[in-house]
Amino acid sequence: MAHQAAILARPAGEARRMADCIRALAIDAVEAAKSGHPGMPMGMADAATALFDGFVKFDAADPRWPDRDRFVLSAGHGSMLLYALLHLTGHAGMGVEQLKQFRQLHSPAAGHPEFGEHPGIETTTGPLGQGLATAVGMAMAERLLAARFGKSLVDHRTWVIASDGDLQEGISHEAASLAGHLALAKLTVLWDDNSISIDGDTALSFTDDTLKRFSAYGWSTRRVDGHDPTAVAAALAWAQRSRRPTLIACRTIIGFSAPSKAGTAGSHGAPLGAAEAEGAKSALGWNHGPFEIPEGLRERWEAVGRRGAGTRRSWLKRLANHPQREEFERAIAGKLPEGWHLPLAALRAQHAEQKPKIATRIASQKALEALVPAIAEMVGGSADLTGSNNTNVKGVASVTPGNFAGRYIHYGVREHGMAAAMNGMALHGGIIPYSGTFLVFSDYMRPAIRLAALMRQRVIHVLTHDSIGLGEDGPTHQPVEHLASFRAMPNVFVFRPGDAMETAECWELAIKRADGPSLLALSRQNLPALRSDAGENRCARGGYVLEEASGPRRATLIATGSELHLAVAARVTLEAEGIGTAVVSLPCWELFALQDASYREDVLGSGLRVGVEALIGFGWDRWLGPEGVFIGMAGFGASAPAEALFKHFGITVEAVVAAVKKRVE
Ligand SMILES: Cc1ncc(C[n+]2csc(CCOP(=O)(O)OP(=O)(O)O)c2C)c(N)n1
Ligand SMILES: [Mg+2]
Repeated sequence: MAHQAAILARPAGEARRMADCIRALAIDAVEAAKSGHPGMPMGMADAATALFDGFVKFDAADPRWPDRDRFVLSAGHGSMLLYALLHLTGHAGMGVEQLKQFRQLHSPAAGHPEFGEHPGIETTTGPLGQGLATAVGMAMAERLLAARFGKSLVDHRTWVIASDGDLQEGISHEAASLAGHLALAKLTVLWDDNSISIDGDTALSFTDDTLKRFSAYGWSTRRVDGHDPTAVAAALAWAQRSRRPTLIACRTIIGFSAPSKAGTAGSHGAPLGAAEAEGAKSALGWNHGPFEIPEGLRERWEAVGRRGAGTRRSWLKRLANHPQREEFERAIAGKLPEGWHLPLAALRAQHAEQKPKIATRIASQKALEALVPAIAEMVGGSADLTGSNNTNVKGVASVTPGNFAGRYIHYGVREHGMAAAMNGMALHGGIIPYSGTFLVFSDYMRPAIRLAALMRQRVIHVLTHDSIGLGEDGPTHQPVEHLASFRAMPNVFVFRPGDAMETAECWELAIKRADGPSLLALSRQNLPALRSDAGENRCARGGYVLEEASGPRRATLIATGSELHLAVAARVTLEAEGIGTAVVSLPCWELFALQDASYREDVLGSGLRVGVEALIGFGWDRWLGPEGVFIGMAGFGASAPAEALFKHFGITVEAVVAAVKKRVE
C-alpha cells in the first residue's frame, strides 16, 4: 500500500512508538487467543495515543473517580485497543497476565469490553451503535449533574471511538440527532474512517456524506489523517473549544503495518497469522518479544496514567469542602435519600382508603408524584408519549438545549436512542433514569434493555397500553408476545400490577432494585381497586394470594395486571356455586421465582390452576403445570373498543368460570 508506505517512511517519533505499543499488544493477544480483531486497534492506535496522551482526564490509580472523563470504545470488537490502553497506562488488574488471557474464561480482557470486568471499562460494547448512544447518555448525565452540583464537582468530557458499523446502525442516527439537539458540547466522537467493514469496502453499502450528516444534526465536524498524531491532537484541542458535539473523522488504514492485510477486511476479525504478524512488526521496526514493552516506552505510558493524579487530588479537596458533599457522594453511590419512601407510603395509605378506579398508567403517575420530588436523582422522560405514558410530574421542568436544571427529557420518537442514553446515565452514576413509551414499542428498545440487563443497571421503563385493552388502535399497537420475551431475558424484572396499590408497590420495588432494569407494564384502561391493605408490600414476593378460597381450595385463578379483576369476579361466581376458589396475583414472575418452593406451592395451590393474562400464553406452563388452563391471547389482536376485544378473544369472567367448571365438576 502506497499510503501505508508513505506513513511508515516518516521518521518514527515518540507518539508513533507509543502507538506501536498498542499495535504490538493487539497483534500478540489476538495471536495468543487464536481469535479476535487486530485491525481496528492497529488502525486507531495513533489517534487513541493522541487522545490519551494529551486529552482524556483520568488517573489510573482510581479508575472510578467520579469526575473522570468517560471513554467509550463503541466499536467493541476492537477491545484490545482498550485493554492495551488500560495496561499501558498502569491500571491495576490489567497486567500482562490478563492480556495473555485475552478472550479466555474469567479474564477481564473478554472478547468484547464487558462492564464490571475491569473498573476502567465504562460500558459493555460490541453490538454496534450502542456504545455511541450510551455515551450520549453519559454526556447528558454530566450536564444534569453539573446543573445540580456545579462545575467544581462535575466538569468532564465524554470521548468515543466509533467505527463505520457504529455509524451505519440506525441507533447512531437517533443518538447523534439527540446529542446535536441538546448541544452536548463535551461529547467528541472519533470516527475510525477506514472504509472497511466485514464484507469489504464500505462503498458496497455506505455512501453517506457522514460529515454533512453530522453537521445537519448540529455537530461540528473535522477530517484528519488518523495516522498523524499532531493533526489528531489539533483536532482534539479544537473539539474541546467547540460549543457543539464534535465528530472527528480519522482517516485510517485498518490493520496498519500488516504487509498484505492492511487496508483489507482480512485484518478485521481474525489473527494475522505468524508470518503477517512478523511482517507487521518488522515494518514498524518493532523488535521486541511477544507482550514485551521496552522500558522507556512503558515509563512514558505510565506517566500518561499518572497525568491526572494532581487534578484528581484537587478535585478531592474541592469535594471535601463542598456544601453538597454528602448529597453528591450518596447520589453517585446509588443510595436512596433518607425517607424517600415516606410519600409513597402515604400514597399507598390513601389508595387503601379511597380505592381509586384508575388505569395503572395513571396510578404510575401518582407514584411518580410521590417519588420524583423525594428522589432528586430521578430523571424522567418519554419517547414523545408524555401524555399517554403519564411520566411527567407537575412542577418538574423539562431539559432544554441550554438548560439541564430540569429533570424531564423529551427524547422525541427515538425509543432505541432513549433506552441506550438511559443506560449511559445509569452507568455514569448519580442518576436514576426512567422513561416511557408504549409496551409494543419496547421492541424498538430491546437491544439497549438487553445491555442494561447484562450490565445490571438500574433503568426503569414505563410501558403503557399493555394489551388489547388499549382498544381501537389495533394490533400494531397491541403487545402480545412482549412480556413473554422480556420474561425470558435474564436479569430483567417485569412488573404488571393489577391496580393502583400494586402499581405503587411495583414502583417501590423498581426504585429499590439497584442491580438491574425494571419494566412496568401498565394499562391504558381504568381498573377497579382490589386491595385495601397498605401495610406490607405484597408485590415484593412477586406473587401472593389476593383472595383465599372460603372452603377447601379446588381452583386457583392466577392473573396479572388488567386481568386480575376478571379473576376476582370469576371467583365470586365460582364460590357462589360451591367451588372453593382462590385468586393469586402474579405481578412479577422473577421475584416470585426467587421465593422458596414451599411458598410458591402454597400460593399456587394443588388444585386446578387457571392463568389469565391478555397476552400470549408462552411461558405460563411454568406456573400452571401440565394440567393447567390458560386464558389469554393466541395471536395478534384487532381494532375495536377494548370491551369488544376482550369478548371477541374470550378473555372474560364467563370464560374463566366455564374453564373451571369444565374441569372441577
Ligand atoms: C449490531 C451489530 N451487528 C453486527 C455486528 C457484527 N460486526 C462486528 S464488526 C462489524 C463491522 C465491521 O466494520 P467496522 O464497524 O467498520 O469495523 P472495522 O472492521 O473497521 O474495525 C460487524 C458487522 C455487531 N457487532 N453488531
Ligand atoms: Mg471500518
